[in-house]
Amino acid sequence: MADSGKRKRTEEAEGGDGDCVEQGQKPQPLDNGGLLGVRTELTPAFSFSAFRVEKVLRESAREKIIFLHGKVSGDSGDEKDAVVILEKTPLQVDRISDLLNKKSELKLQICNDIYSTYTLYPPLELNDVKTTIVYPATEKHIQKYRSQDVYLVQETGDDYKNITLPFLQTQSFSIQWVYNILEKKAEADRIIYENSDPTNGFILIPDFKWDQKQRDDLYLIAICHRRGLKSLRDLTAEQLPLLRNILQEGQEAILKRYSLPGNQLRVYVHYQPSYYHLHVHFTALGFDAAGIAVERAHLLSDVIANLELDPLYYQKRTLTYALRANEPLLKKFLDAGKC
Ligand code: GTA
Repeated sequence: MADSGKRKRTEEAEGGDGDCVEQGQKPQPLDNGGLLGVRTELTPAFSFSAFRVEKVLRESAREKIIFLHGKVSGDSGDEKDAVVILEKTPLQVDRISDLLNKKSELKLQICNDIYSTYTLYPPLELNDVKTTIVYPATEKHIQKYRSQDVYLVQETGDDYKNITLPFLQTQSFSIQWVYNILEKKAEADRIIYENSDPTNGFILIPDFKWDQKQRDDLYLIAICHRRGLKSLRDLTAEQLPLLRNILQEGQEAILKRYSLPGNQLRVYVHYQPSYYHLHVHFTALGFDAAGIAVERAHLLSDVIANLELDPLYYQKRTLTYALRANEPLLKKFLDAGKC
């Protein structure tokens, strides 16, 4: 990823640098007492009028989420793939009185003795569905969200060098969105905290998946300024100052902004991540976020402790993680007789 020519090719292949149009930076205070910062209006080049659902990739009644693959027809009749994620948002405790006011229609479903069920039709502003759109989406995006069996692989340090790394150099998702954040070309007014040191600094920003309306599902990411650190595998003792800054300053910034103390935060990195530019996830400890399973999440405090014990810990250690059935990397491991 360090080579800019290679980066350009990967972005083109993965459809990076999508055309979100940022409209003159119009920050709006959120209507929950300013608890959770400002919002930027983005006008994506996307409309549901041109969208046709092809397939439900995955859905979960429990999580109240559905992942759709669809086609979007352009003016010239060409069609491009899109992934649309629809998710019912949590009820906001501080807006319950608005939900239960007379503007909400209550329709009786069943009445039996002292028991009754209703459907409540809340006002429009309390009836939102969080919508995430990846457009144009690549086949890799479509596969990422598709429901499928997963298999564990045990990757030794040598496997990483001989199988995983060469694969990543040709196949990973575009990280243009990361560079847009670091260069303040996107989401600039969503930044919660920045340490601008080019080697040991980072930007802390709300994650895509968090609508910032309530603290219960708090989710932020810290993205390091330094380029070329792809994942856990690239970390050595040299990165300890960076990792300690992220942990300590990230926790302090979250305490200051959201009044959530460090001992109620889960701070971790993914291995494998989806995006190979080092970033750290901060989620509320009480929140069952996607991606916190033991085969994927590595607590930052443990990563720091491991590197303090052995500067080359992550170059040497066998790391176990899960791969989806049709991920090409799994095939590479199978072909090498490694799983
Ligand atoms: N602020 O443009 C962005 C942006 N993008 C493109 C990704 N992220 C972004 N954040 C901002 N702006 O937490 C965030 C992602 C993720 C992190 C990358 O960067 O939301 P990762 O490299 O470790 O990859 O982290 P990961 O965890 O696989 O990414 P992702 O996309 O979160 O997928 C994990 C699982 O979460 C998916 O398999 C799916 O089950 C679920 N999921 C994905 N997207 C959504 C969604 N929009 N809503 C709900 N669930 C989702």
